[in-house]
Order: sequence, then C-alpha cells, then structure tokens
Amino acid sequence: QTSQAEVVVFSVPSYACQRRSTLENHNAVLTDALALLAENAELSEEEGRGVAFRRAAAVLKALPRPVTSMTELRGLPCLGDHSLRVIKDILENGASSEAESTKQSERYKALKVLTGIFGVGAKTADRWIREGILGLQQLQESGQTLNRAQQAGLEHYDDLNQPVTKADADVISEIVERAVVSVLPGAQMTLIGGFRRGKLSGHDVDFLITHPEEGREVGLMPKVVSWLESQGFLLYQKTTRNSYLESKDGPGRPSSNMDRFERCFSIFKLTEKERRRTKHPETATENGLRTVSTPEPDPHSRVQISERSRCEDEELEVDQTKQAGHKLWRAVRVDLVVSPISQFAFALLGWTGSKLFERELRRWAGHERNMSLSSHALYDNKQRIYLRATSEEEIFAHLGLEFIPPSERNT
Ligand code: TTP
Ligand code: MN
Ligand code: MN
Ligand code: MN
Repeated sequence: QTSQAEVVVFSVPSYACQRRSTLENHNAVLTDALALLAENAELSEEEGRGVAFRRAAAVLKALPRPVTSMTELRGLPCLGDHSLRVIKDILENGASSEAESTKQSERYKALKVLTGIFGVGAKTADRWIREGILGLQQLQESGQTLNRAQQAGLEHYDDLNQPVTKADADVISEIVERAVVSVLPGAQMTLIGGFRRGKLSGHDVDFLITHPEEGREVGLMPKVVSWLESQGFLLYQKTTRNSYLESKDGPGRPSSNMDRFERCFSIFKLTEKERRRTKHPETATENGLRTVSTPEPDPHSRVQISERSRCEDEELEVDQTKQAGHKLWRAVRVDLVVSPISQFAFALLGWTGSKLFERELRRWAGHERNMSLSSHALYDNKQRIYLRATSEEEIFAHLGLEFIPPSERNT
C-alpha cells in the first residue's frame, strides 16, 4: 500500500544495547570504512567524532542484509551527515575517498605503528609524531625515555600485534586456572572480553576472578601474580588498585564501593609446551563460570600413557621447529580483574564488552532510566538506592532492557 518513497526497509532501535548484534556483518565494506574513521578520530583524541562513527557502524552491522541504496537508510538512527556522506561515497564509487586518504596518510600510519606499542596511547604517539618520530626505528634512535610497559611493548612488538587465537586463549585459561586454584581453592574464574562474546581472535585475553564468599578475594591478585611469576609465565605485569577511577570515561564512584577492585595488565609467555599440555580444554558451563577446585577425573594410568606419547610428539616437533629457526613461545597480552562476589554481575557485564555496548548501556541507564551503571554497581538516582544483582539478567531487568547474551553484544 505504501508508495516507493515511503517504504521503510529497516527498523533498528537507537541504543546498541537494545539490539542483538552477532559477529555476522552484511555490511563489512561500509563498517570497515566507518571503523577506520572512528579509529583515526580516537587516535586524534576526538572522542565525540569517534563515537559517532562507531554508532553509525553498529547500526549498519545490525542490518539483516547489505545496504544497496541510500533510500534504505531512511529512518535509521545514529546516521549523522558525515557517516551518510561516507556511505554514499562507497555505494556510488565503491570506496570512501576520506577513508582511503586517511589510511594512506603519514599521520595515521605513524599513529597506528606507535600506538601498536603496548603502553603507548594517543597522547604519547602524538607527541612523538610532533617530534618527528614516525616509526619504531626512529623511536629507538631518538633516545626517548620509555616506561617499563613501553619497553616491554617494544620488545614484544611483533607478537603483541599478532591476533590471539581462541585456542591460545584456552591455553592461557588453563594456566590462569592453575594459578587461581593453587593460591585460593574455591575461587572462580571467568573468561571475559571478546572471547566471552564468542570472537575467534582478539588482541588480548581477559579474565574475571572472584570467590563465592565475600571477602575471600582480598589479596588474591598479588598471590596469583606471584604464582605466575614463579612459574615463569610473566614477561611483564603491572597491578593497579583500581583502573576504573582513572579511566577516561569512568565517572568517579564512592571509593568505598570499589576499594577491593584490582586489575593486572600483563604479558604472558606462552610456550609450545603449554600449548601441547592443553589439547582438550574443558568446556565452560553456561554462564562461563568454572569452579577451579574440581579435581581431574582422569585415572592415573591413562594420564601417564598420554603424557609419554605427548612427550615423544613434542620432542619431534620441537626439533623441527628449532631447525626451522622458529621461536618456541609467543608473548600474549592478558588482563586479570578481581572482584568481590557482591559486585561480580556488574563486573561481568562491564568487562564483557563490546566497548560500544558498554557505553550504550551506561547512556541508556543515565538518559532513559536516571540510573548510574558502572562495573561495580547500579545506582537509581531517583530512589537514591543501589540496585542489587547477582546475574547479568537481573541488571538488564533493572534497566528495563531485554536480556542480550554475550554473543549478541558484538556491536
Ligand atoms: P578489551 O580487552 O580492550 O576489548 P575486547 O576484549 O572486547 O576486544 P579484543 O578482542 O580486542 O581484546 O576490553 C574488554 C572489556 O573491558 C571492554 O568491554 C571494555 C572493558 N573495560 C575496560 O577495558 N576498562 C575498564 O576499566 C572497564 C571497567 C571495562
Ligand atoms: Mn543474516
Ligand atoms: Mn580483550
Ligand atoms: Mn583487555
């Protein structure tokens, strides 16, 4: 009944946290260009512009099929003039001239290379570029003072710019689990970040650690770190008491609320030996929780047999690898977070991502519900009370949102 001009082809709710965003993307050419412009804006410390491009890309990612004409975009939220220009350019000419020229620009290339160093953010990279440092060689020759993180970042540059596979994330999970069970039986560890959302690769591996008894998690991080260090798993680590307070977009929360929240940024040494050791990682339970005190069910004899054959395989493969001149380990970025059980659901929701999904959740809470959401708590500004939750589902319910599972938070 509608005339052609009135056809509304797609309908998408305006907040990303109201949408189900799987890893599937029917508009990758469009979203790649917008993501590149978003990244360039973020690297130039133009956060607002970055978010606008990210929101536009997320809307296109949510569409059930490829966009073929501008008229199909009518009525869609979050598509600003600038993003629409970029889309139009691609639909008409096959590519975005702005995205292409950005990608080729010396400044963008230098920002990418320099911020590819762990410990180097947009500010530092910008300062270096203004001093004429555009690459790693120039940086090393410049005699710039590097902090400990940046030194480690430079040392492991190639490895850390290599995507981490799901298989390697599983191996790291095993190691972290061994660490946690050794220092505190009964503690629970959950894979968070992109791998919890079902991504097959990532830039790091993220874990949330807690204990079912409130208070037992106190002092856990230094113990886990010491254990990992004593076993030779850590190439670098820095534990911070509370990163959320210092983070750019985190509004300050009462310190009483978070004084037990600890984070560890680390670089793991993942060896071939460890990769072989973890051939069949346990499958995680539904909510991703694993109790680490569970004993191994394998009978002793079976373990010994498989161990022996594995050793022989290993020696052969190690020999071949050595002859080929390959390194027998790789560096992997790992983030560890410890939360008390009372804040676990908030920490889980806050650290599962995606970053845009988190941002949109907080925006929804503030603008649509007059509530303040953080990785620690949910505060109702009108009733002036904290809303308790022991699961992510409860938090979505408090916010008046349909529950979106992790695999559909890939905005
Ligand atoms: P990342 O590890 O940076 O991102 P990711 O795991 O989604 O993607 P990648 O595969 O590239 O690793 O961050 C994980 C989540 O943690 C993300 O949703 C943002 C969130 N987070 C912080 O990074 N810092 C914080 O202080 C808080 C509270 C959350
Ligand atoms: Mn589809
Ligand atoms: Mn991650
Ligand atoms: Mn991380």
